[in-house]
Amino acid sequence: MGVSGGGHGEGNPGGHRPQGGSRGGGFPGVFKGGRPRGRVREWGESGGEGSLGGPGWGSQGFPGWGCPSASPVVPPGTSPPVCAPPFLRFAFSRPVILRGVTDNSAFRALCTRDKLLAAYGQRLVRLSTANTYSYRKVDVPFQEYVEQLLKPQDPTALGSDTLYFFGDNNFTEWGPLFQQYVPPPFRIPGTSGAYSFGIAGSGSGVPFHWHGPGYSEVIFGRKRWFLYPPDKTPHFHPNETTLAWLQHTYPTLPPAERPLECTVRPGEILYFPDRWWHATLNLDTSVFISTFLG
Ligand SMILES: O=C(O)CCC(=O)C(=O)O
Repeated sequence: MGVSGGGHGEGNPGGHRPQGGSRGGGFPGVFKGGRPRGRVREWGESGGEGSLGGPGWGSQGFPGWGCPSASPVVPPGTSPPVCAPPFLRFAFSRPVILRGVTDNSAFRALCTRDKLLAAYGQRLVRLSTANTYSYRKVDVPFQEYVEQLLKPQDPTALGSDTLYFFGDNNFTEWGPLFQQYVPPPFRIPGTSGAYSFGIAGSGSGVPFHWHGPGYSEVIFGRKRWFLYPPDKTPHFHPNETTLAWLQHTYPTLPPAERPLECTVRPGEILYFPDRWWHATLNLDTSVFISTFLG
């Protein structure tokens, strides 16, 4: 797959973008609501690695919100073809979790807190506000982001007052790191991939938005996803954080209005199809990378 640096956000209703967070354990006490409407299907090896909060990035919060195991479709140890027919069967219709299709343990070893601080501490990173229509950008040294801004989400903060490190990456400075990332091997014919890399605190996330298809992989931590098909606009306020939406709106949704949900852990990759609405919530301090197909 040809992969370049790049952002997401084309085609979304305004050009969303994310928010901010820090070290520490998982985010407690937000999943008290009813049952989700459905879970995202899984494809690949069964089982999972559990939470890899990882050295220095904090660790887990919530037990019991993982996706159930799936039957293997791609046998462990085989190399699936780039345009594997099973991938194309769902690529245009539904999100899926892929398991066991890549090994990013070498990349993960480079993404510990200490390694990233040593390599990039003095470099500037660009933060975006965590609202659906995210235009404000703030540049800070990576070390300042990690040591001062990377905190658990304030549940009372507005999206426009919450900074998130995701995307807007400097691919010259961070190129040597991103070259170690193994992207998902499947692609939609005619597309290439563009990476967005991020690190964010527990309880942080991006509120509902949509754009083109792509993948999201968690390197450390766990990420909860909420998804709706393109024809089902979610109930949300564009300046409300995912955490606030989860606390205030989610519990009021009748079962038929609930999103598809899943938790993505290290070793798993979520594929989201074109124009699907989605919101994210980092259950732990998380390191993550998306590959946008366009
Ligand atoms: O990983 C995240 O928190 C944001 C991901 C996202 O919304 C996206 O890839 O479009």
